[in-house]
Amino acid sequence: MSLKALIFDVDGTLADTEEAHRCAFNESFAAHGLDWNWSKPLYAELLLTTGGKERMAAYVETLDLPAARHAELLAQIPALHAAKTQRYMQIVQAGGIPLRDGVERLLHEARTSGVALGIATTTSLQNIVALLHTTLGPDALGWFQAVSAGDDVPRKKPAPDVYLDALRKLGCSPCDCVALEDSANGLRAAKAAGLFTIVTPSYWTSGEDFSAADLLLPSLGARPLAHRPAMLDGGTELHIGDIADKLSKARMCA
Ligand code: XBP
Ligand code: MG
Repeated sequence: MSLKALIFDVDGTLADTEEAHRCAFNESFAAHGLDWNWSKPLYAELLLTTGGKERMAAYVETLDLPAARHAELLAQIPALHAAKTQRYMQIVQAGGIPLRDGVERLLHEARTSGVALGIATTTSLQNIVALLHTTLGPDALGWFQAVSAGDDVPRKKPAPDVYLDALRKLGCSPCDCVALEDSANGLRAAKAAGLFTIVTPSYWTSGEDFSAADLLLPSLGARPLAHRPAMLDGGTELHIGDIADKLSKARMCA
């Protein structure tokens, strides 16, 4: 199999985690005496900025406040984000955030066919560990030969840095690997790193532009979308063999 590794995004791809992030943000705002409340429609807009700290800074910029108050709030962001991360991990560890359809099966197929696994995410290592441990067990982090998180690299998605970091850790060339993403920012990052990219949009990203995706599916355990060229041939589930096949066909076309 010419496919050497699958590199997974986390939020929205491994699991639909953004609602838990949104709740954790709102709870940490309240705990810090801030009257901010990110509704779902507002959060969908704010998600266009990757990174929780960067997202809060982008939000503060929208507030009509004196410059001194702006500076005060920006200075509070590291503490707000640390509190949000603690709350997010509690929500995840309480269970209730399952992996998305087909993810666990594909991870097992990769592991049993010698295809390496990587993670390239904007969120933090502790959030990755909380999700993997809760959904797959305490050994699951060890299944991944490379884990690259947002604060490991200078620039967050849509910059390719976190994918380039994962490729470096895997010791693989981009043309031997496939990225799995849910957002337009993530797709841009993976493509900029030279990766064949499969996109499974999430609740928060379904309206984004995925025209650059190499394969677009509702999920990895997919029901076919109506007549799109990137459909699976007759199957409803994306298997490791399908991915290897599509990668080698794409490489032949390149
Ligand atoms: C999506 C993000 C993250 C999360 C929040 O990450 O943009 O910022 O929304 O996590 P991914 P943090 O690349 O996995 O889709 O608050 O830890 O940044
Ligand atoms: Mg994502």
